[in-house]
Amino acid sequence: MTAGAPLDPKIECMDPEARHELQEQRLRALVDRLLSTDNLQGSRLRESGVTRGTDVRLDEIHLLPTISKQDLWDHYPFGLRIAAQEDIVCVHGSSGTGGRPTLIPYTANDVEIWSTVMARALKGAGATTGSIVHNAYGYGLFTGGLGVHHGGLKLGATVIPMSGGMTERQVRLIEDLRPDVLCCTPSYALRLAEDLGENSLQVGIFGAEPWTDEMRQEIQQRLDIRALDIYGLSEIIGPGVACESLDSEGLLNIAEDHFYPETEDGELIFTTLTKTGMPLLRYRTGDVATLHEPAGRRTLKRMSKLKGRKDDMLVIRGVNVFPTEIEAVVLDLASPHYLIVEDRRTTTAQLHVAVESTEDVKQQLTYKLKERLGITCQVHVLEPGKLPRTEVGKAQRLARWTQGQAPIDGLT
Ligand code: DLL
Repeated sequence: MTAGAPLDPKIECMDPEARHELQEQRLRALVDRLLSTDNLQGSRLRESGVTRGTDVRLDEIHLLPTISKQDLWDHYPFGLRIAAQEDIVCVHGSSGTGGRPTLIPYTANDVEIWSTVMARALKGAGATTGSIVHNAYGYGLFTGGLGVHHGGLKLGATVIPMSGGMTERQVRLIEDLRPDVLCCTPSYALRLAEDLGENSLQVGIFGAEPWTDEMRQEIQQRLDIRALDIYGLSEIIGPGVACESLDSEGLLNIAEDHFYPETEDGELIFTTLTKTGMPLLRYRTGDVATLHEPAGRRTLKRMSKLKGRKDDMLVIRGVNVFPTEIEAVVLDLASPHYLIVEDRRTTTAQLHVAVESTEDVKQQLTYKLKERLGITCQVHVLEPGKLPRTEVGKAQRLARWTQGQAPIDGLT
């Protein structure tokens, strides 16, 4: 069996028509589960004229009501839970934007789904029962650490539950235990690369924050590994909603037997077909990506790397800019540590891009950014090591400057 083969060929390589039928059955069962409650999703379904699962067809899922993060906040903490409290075995979530947390209750069934899709992701990346998985995603409410952990156990690999931070100790254990798989955010992979010499790692499974193909090249080169992208969000399950495999050609295989994908105006929408704790029908993720037909052994739909989030899109003097487009240009010319500052101190917004490099790249970077984005950015070149590194959690590569002092030294 070649590396990166499916863990469960019966499911991952299923005849698409049979999968469509399975998804439809699951959708109908979900609709019945939601209708049996009087919470928001049940009421919205009734208002849209749905009285039982057999009323709905998968091909017409776009006619069903959607649900958003605002709805989750409005029903905080557990107003959208449909399982009984006795059946909830854990809670995860994210601190989210503006400090407002989103909490998700999981049943044992949900944890089993999560372990399964994560085990598939690890196997697709080439991990085996003989693998040692260095897991530097944070353990806690955040789904990264425990998601990889559940998947690693399910696969039968050895998981080293490092969590984030304490880089010196991480480097030491990578040297001593010789793991072949690294799981962490892409920005932390770069941080590790600063201190790690030659190493045993073969593959990295990186996600939880936006990163470009240019960043992928950089990480692959610095760590001498294959770098794969993994996507997910707590509302849907955590990591494992979609993941690249060694042979998926830069696209992420979606675990669509559990999470049915759609896009609307570029935004990803997911339906949790099988979850029982707090299932979501047509959840608007706010994430922007494209869907692609399957190719290769797996017959699962695929998605592109994320372009960004709808709310991360900067509108600068009428031009729409995703931070990932800036990253792509920066990485061609400077080190991967950078910070974008959206300067809104006056009515004419400006973009500053701070990089670590030598002064001579300034002109070229300004030119390339103008060429790619259509707007002029203020480029600031700082000495290596001057920009903040992210040791724990998600990298903050975008700062807003509305008044007072600049978010970092050296900007005017
Ligand atoms: O970040 C789950 C996760 C953990 C995914 C570990 C991958 C690896 P949340 O904290 O709820 O869950 O944040 C979800 O992070 O809506 C995206 O905007 C962003 N995100 C997640 N994965 C990627 C990725 C986890 N591969 C939010 N590329 C999502 C870009 C990502 N953005």
